[in-house]
Amino acid sequence: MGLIDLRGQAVVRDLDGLIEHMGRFEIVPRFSAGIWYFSPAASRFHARYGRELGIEERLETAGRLAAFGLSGIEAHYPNEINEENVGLWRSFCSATGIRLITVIPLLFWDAAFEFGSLSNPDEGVRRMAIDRTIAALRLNRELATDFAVVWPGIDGYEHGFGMDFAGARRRFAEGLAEAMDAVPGVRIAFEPKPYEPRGRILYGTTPEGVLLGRDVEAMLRAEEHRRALAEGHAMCCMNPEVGHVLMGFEELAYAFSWPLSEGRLAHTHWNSQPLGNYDQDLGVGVMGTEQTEALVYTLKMHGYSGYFGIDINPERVPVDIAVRNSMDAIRAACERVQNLDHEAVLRSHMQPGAWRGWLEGYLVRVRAGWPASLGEWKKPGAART
Ligand code: XLS
Ligand code: MG
Repeated sequence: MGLIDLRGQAVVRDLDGLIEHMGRFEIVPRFSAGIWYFSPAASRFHARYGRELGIEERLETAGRLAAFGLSGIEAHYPNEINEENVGLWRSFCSATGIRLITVIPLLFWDAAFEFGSLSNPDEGVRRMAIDRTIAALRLNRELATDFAVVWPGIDGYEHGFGMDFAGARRRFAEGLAEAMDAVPGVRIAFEPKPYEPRGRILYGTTPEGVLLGRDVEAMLRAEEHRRALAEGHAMCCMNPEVGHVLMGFEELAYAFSWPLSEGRLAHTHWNSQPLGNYDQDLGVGVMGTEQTEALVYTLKMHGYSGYFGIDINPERVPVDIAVRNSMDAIRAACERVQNLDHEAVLRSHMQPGAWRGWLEGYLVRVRAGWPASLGEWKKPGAART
């Protein structure tokens, strides 16, 4: 797979251009799932609810989801996909038509990464993290994936007193740039998370992911990278996750608009989550459906055509049912958004004085099953000049 062109996400449109775009561009969601949650997971609070399943058994369940619209799969290197079992993955993909869209370097599990991976102050451990990232990027290139998700769970701190934060960030960014230059052409999709498992994780919020992308790109030296950057392609992109964004008390649509406005949104991870709290990884649609719709609206405004990656932890729901519910919740959100009166929605923001309260009343009616009984809802005619 060559570099996917994300530059269209950053196109600046005036009101008329935006109205025209919203009428023309339709999100037809494509879905992927992470293989990590297709087996009951261990937790420090309770026993596994069921036996741990091997990769082959997990893939069997995932394969059955192709009939319901699953078309992508994601895996970590080397615990889920590696040089030895890559044949298994290849036959899964050709038998089911499901594509492997990312190989993710496992930078958080090993005991060696107790004090961080790419940011580790111990050069030997940091080297191990860089080498693992390089090996994962090679597999991405060999298997023609779309990008490599990078999620640093342990690069952070609890007691930050006197810590050289700038130094830790520099080690992380330089390590990532070094790995990228060793395997040119593989795009990164960085996934921020504000906390858990560390008390605080480096680059934990969405705009920090954008900053990391700019910093890393300034460090890239490989010819292929310099050329892509000169042509306006971003190489160190993002994969924000709904749950992580809300854990950090960010506003969903606004947060995603940051990487979108720079053509950096390579991927998206979906679930649902209360504000703050621990990482619940609830199915999409369990809560916050209005936020899901607001995010879909913003994605449509920027012409997002990437995958909708389902990243959940369905502890008490069979995984196939949980994935189907999440895909259906996203389909329903896309459908509702597609059919809105875009001209009115967009104008209500550009002429707020004349449209006071209109959007709230409109969305109430759109979501109601019996809108007629709520009475007519007129647009302010004066504002339409
Ligand atoms: C964990 C993350 C993880 C990444 C992939 O909280 O969501 O699953 O998506 O490493
Ligand atoms: Mg995720």
